[in-house]
Amino acid sequence: MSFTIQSAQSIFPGTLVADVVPTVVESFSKLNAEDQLALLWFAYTEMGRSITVAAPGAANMILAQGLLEQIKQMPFEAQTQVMYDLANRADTPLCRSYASFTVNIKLGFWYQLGEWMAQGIVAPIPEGYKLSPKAADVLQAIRNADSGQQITILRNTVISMGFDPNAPGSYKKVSEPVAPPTAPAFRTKVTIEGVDNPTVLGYINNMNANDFDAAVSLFTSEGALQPPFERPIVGQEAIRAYMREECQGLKMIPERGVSEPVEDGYTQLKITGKVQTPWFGASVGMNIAWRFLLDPQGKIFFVAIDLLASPKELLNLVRK
Ligand code: EQ3
Repeated sequence: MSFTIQSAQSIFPGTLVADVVPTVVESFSKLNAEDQLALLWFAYTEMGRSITVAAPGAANMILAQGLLEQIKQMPFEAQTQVMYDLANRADTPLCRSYASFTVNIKLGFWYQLGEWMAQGIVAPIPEGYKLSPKAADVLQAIRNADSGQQITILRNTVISMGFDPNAPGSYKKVSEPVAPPTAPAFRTKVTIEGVDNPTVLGYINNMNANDFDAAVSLFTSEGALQPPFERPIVGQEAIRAYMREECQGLKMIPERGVSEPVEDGYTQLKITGKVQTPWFGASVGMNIAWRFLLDPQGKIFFVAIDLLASPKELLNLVRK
């Protein structure tokens, strides 16, 4: 039997992922808009005491600047209405523009509104706002999660806001400038305890150098990449587009792994380690696993990236 993308998804079935993320995101989506916005404010300010968010680069934010200026000029009630509309996914021109932004621009948009809320330029969450009991439970669940899981929850709630008239991903996104790859002399090289596979090392080193063309060339033409809690992205072109939008400035720090031959000349490898996002830098290391399936030529047929349930999972390299 040869592998399909679907059968590849179940390699290393014993990997425990952070189910808390989709569970909390789902409960969050059932709250009313007022509770959603207040909860995010509380979660964000509480997290902010221990970790700092980096301001997005000015060049990237040019694409959201028009919308932000428009909101800045509005009276408080209108600003609040815009935020309710975004959380309610109302069909307004502003919500449509927001939905067309890339993930990073959406995050930067809220980052700016959050700064303005703190400065009193944008309507704040009313003082003494009391969360409903359901929202208080969701906030508690976020508090109980580790910092990597917390920022993933925050990210996933924010990106689903706004109004997208098309199926997810089917419309043309507003692209961000792509930073050039790191010059060869300044590139870092990782080592992975237990794994010296050149494809895997090449993948990580190229990703760390923002060299997405080189990383994509390691995939088979119909290869797939599956981000945490998402469906696989199939084919080199789609993977390249995804990387250009979502992988700039990531720092991947693999630690250990296992490699073993499977049927038909394929090889499966599981690597565990950490990844840092430019938003939080070294203050948040997300515990992740890469589950690779390489074809007989050593090309990436499939790779899944999982956000792990706990730090203990970093040591789980069991094959079954
Ligand atoms: C203003 C405030 C606080 C209140 C208001 O009422 C409502 C809102 C929304 C507010 C603002 C909220 C803000 C500003 C939230 C900001 C959140 C941020 C910046 C979150 C960032 C999260 C980043 C994450 C989770 C990145 C994860 C990256 C990973 C796991 C990368 C993995 C990958 C690897 C390792 C690969 O090999 C391939 C690619 C891939 C990307 C999958």
